[in-house]
Amino acid sequence: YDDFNTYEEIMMELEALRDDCQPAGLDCEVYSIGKSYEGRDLKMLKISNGDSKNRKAVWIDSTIHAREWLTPATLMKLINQLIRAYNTDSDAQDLVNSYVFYMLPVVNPDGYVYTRTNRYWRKNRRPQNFGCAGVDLNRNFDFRWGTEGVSSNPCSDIFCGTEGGSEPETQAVQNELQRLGGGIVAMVTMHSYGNMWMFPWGTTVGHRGRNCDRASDHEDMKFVADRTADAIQQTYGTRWKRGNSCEVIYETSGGTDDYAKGVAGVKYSFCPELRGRNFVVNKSEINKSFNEFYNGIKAMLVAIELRE
Ligand code: 0X9
Ligand code: ZN
Repeated sequence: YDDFNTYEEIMMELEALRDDCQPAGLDCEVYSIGKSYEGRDLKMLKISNGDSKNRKAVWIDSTIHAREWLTPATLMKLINQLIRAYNTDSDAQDLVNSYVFYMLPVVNPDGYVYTRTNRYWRKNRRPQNFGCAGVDLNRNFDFRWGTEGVSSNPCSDIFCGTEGGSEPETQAVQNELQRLGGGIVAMVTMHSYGNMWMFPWGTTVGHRGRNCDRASDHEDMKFVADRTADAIQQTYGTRWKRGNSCEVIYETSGGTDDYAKGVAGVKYSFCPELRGRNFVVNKSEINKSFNEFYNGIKAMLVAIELRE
């Protein structure tokens, strides 16, 4: 848990975590929401205390961008804490007793496997024209697709694909987000790096330039993002930016968080950029990232309860 693991290791560990649920008094499930272009399973781990009927769901995914290795490492550590410390950590117990968690640690397995030999790969691995490969899955979601902060050049790192939801990985996430839809109280799609806690929209809706679009419930998301980022900051004193992604980082369209809010109806849809100054980080950062993220998730859920 304090090292970076392969796709196969992560998938095996998801099963081991599932197996540890019942002895801990939990009820967990591993299921595949679909397959990647190269045929790898997109495995979801559902964590509940067995009494999940009317519980609100929390969705967290990572590794949509292949080179962002800190994201699955941080998420796996959070999953490990929720399950294996359920009976000793009262925070973990509160969380799992209050919500059902849907954890998807590797959205882009083909890309992640490829980063073993090509460390800075970002996209998926589907072959394209001009001898290039890969679609940026965080530009491929079928909401305001292909409009801003994208490229139609298949050789670009921000190539948005041939149509909204063209990629099997995107389709799997879209379908599962829609299936869970209104039951999701919060979704978090993890990226690295940059110390930011962002939310929709990424777009300017037809107005180019820094004329960013704010959602009608912008202040609700900002309230939650502020408390989340403050809790993260208090962990190690690192400053975190917060706000709608168009204003905080740059314009994008077809991102997971915008789709979750715009199509699946998830009100609190967040896109954090974890700690650090590079995609390549020392493994000693994993535990620090976990501590920040865990504090952030706890504060986020308290803030949503307060606001709603
Ligand atoms: O460009 C991206 O996809 C994200 N940055 S990264 O360095 N991890 O690639 C930022 C996405 C911001 N837009 C949305 N969250 N919609
Ligand atoms: Zn990213």
